[in-house]
Amino acid sequence: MLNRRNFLTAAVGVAAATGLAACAKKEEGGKGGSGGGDGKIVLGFSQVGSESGWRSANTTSVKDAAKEAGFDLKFSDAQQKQENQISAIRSYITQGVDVIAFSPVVVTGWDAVLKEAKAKKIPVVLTDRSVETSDDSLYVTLVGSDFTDEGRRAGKMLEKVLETAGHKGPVKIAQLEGTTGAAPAIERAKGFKEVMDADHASDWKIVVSQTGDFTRAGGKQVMAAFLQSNPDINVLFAHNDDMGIGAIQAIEAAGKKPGKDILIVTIDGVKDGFIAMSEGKINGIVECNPLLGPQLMEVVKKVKAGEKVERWIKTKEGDFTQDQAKAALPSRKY
Ligand code: GZL
Repeated sequence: MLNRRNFLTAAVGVAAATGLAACAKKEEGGKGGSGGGDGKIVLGFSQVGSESGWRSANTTSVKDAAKEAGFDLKFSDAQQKQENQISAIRSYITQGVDVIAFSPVVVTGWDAVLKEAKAKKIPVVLTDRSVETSDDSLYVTLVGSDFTDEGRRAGKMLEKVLETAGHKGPVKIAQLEGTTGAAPAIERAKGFKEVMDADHASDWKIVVSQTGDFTRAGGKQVMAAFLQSNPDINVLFAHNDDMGIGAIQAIEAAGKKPGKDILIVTIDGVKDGFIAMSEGKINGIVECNPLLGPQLMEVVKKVKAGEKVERWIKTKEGDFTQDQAKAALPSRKY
């Protein structure tokens, strides 16, 4: 996870990593890359899995953009298991790809395999999620969103939603967390809590919080348990649309009205989230843009060419309230 301090130290690391990568390519005549002599950049990509609508849209964006860029893409789906991602990265190292990119399912446990890539002078680009590492030279850049800011935006969105609903009285929040140990789960919770602690310490309370692993099934199962143990919940903050959509099923099964009895704020902005919002079942969505493919391929080209790139290339995204849902739906690309 990046903050200003390690941003600056990382800048040095980037120069080292990029320089290494560039020298390596020059020294060893583009070792491993250019896909068997046809001049194509060979990109090894390890994807988290296919757990949510966001992830499916992200996969499509990466594959389409790699094709558009004329890359030879080696793609693997880790089914949300870190060991599968580590195996995939090791196989890309063995194949001698030009660049490795991946979305790390969790933040820790990557140093060993990233050191193996560095030893073979294969640059690594993070996309979507970040990692915690003691050695900033182990990856060149992160192409992805600021999840802590998304958490803050969700807190500000809840303020708007409560006002629109004319809510009076205590705000009893259930939080459906993303995958345990994943950057978006850690950072969205952190950003939301910042708003709560700063502006609502007296009237907002997270009464229950548990992971639903970013899936619809997880959101439904955990929300049903929440409603059993905390029947007076009146707000749900879900770290992604899919868990929110699963929770809606549990709320309705409990005879309550989602979007009315329980106000709902989610993050992502996938089409099904906008449909639920247009039906009045979700009250506000903080967008997290999955269409990272084109930005990623631009970065891969620069890294392969040994050009310097920023340490964190942030994605642009917006926020949407219920009244905007219907108008926004036709233009939603994912
Ligand atoms: C966020 C991404 C998260 C989405 C979920 O960038 O890592 O993972 O919010 C997805 O929908 O499963």
